[in-house]
Amino acid sequence: MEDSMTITITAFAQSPDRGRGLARDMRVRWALEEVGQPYAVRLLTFKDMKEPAHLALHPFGQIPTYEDGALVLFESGSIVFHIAERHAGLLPDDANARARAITWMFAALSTVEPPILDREIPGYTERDKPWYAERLPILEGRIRPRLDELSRRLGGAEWLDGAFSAGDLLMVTVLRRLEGSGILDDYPVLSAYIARGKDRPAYKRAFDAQRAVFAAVSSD
Ligand code: GTB
Repeated sequence: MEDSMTITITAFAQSPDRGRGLARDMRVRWALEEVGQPYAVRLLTFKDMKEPAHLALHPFGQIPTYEDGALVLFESGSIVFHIAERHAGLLPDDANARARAITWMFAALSTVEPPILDREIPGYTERDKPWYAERLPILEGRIRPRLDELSRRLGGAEWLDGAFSAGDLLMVTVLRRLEGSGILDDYPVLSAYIARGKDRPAYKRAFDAQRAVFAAVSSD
């Protein structure tokens, strides 16, 4: 249901992740749940995403987008930042602590996520190529130093810098992309960190909501 006063996000009508919550609407849903902001979801097929109506919202024809009245945003990091700025709960009040939490948001998206994506994408596009098996350890070798460093920094702490923040929210969603790869088995500190994120009631509500979309499609 959508109306002019409702925040509306977009998500896959049929997510290729089969309801595992790995598409990037999950981070936006989680942020909205953390701050207690209700939202509506417009589900899009791959065809819809490339139609002029959606391209007017998202220049790259992707999900997620975020609409609040006249404001239209794309890029999951920017959307989470916007939500965190407009509501209490995802960024600290103290100016320096806030700047550090924002730094962790950037670290998640520009330092940790890229090597994870570099390994993941050939899994969709190059799996049948003769070089795939040889390349995989090289790509994993670019992820592991980041995980070593992140694990060392987190140490015995619950969250990256004091209270849970938008930096943790993004970092957990980024690290979750390694689930099923076996790599996280070597990182108990990070596995426990991901588990703490997934244990948050807001995470569970967001996960269930995106999972319900997949379940509805599969029962058709
Ligand atoms: N930088 C952008 C952001 O953070 O918002 C990236 C957005 C993006 O890549 N969106 C993807 C998309 O719309 C969906 S999330 N793709 C369609 C297109 O580009 O045409 C990426 C994604 C897809 C599938 C899985 N999966 O199956 O596990 C995981 C993540």
